[in-house]
Amino acid sequence: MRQAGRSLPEYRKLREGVAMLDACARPDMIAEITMQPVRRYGVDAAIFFSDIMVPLKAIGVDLDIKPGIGPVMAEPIRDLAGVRTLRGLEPADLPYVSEAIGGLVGELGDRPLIGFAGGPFTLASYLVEGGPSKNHEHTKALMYGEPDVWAELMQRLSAITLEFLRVQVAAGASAVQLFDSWVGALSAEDYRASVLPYTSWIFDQLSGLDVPRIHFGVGTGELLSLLSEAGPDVVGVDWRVPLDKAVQRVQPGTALQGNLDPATLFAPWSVVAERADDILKRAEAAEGHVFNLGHGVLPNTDPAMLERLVEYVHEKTAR
Ligand code: 1CP
Repeated sequence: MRQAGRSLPEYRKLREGVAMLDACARPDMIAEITMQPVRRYGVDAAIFFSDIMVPLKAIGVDLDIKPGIGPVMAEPIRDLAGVRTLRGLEPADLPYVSEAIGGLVGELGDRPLIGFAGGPFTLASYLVEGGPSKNHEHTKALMYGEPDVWAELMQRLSAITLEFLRVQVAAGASAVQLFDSWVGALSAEDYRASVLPYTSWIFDQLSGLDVPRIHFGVGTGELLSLLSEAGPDVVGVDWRVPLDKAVQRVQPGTALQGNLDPATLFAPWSVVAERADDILKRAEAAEGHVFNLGHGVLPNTDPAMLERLVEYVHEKTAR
């Protein structure tokens, strides 16, 4: 999840005067920011510091990540000519990614590094809307109104995403997570027809790399079975569906990740502990569980709460 920037003073200090996308292109900053939550919280895995928009920037899309807003495009893409400006991603487009991961893997030792990329619907939404969107209206208009243009957009984005993940695994990432954060905006029928074929293709291509593959989206209660059908090893669940119910919606043998509501961390510790217990109990029904929040850390979260939570989950799950 997006986490470091939202909770750590040492992150904010390091980022002072450095734009998000510049930080994502500097191996020294990438490595340091990736390590900060590992040092502070002692989490079991590190998540690579980058952003889902980095590969699009790397192929020349004119975009920025604005503080307090998120990704913003200079020109939204809404037609075939626009879609055709999206060229393929080459490893040489992001040498800083391989360099940073190479260094990190040595520093992390046995602790896994999770690489990641944006899912095709979520990337398409930023490109087509021109920025963050609540209703995804231009994206859906294109999806419903121009299926051929949509198909070409999804094919190009899927190939870019796959290459971004391949570069990370080649450099030493030991797991990958595909964040199709905003697919919860779609009905199951629309997801199946217009997104599933592309995410299935991505997971299929990744299966040859022999690393665990995680798939996550927000508000996906009605889509969990389809996210699982796409073929990941682990399905990330937000806080809206209890894990023992989520188990019944995913394919047999699929592990779950989640799912504490990030807002819980603003309540008293006794509530946090109770909710964490409940998640661990319900997760016993799953074929494997990665304890996590149900979405990213909220901006004003007290780092002391997260520290205590990690310690608590470690105590509860120690064998
Ligand atoms: O924080 C970390 O170290 C993890 C690295 C990470 C990850 C996994 C970042 C850094 N971004 C992401 C993924 C990401 N980016 C997702 C998928 C996961 C999720 O749903 O949280 C999405 C949707 C984005 C797009 C994005 N980038 C947004 C969301 C805007 C919206 O539509 O609401 C924002 C705010 C960003 C900026 C960003 N990326 C990462 C950080 C730490 C930040 C915060 C801004 C900053 O520090 O300047």
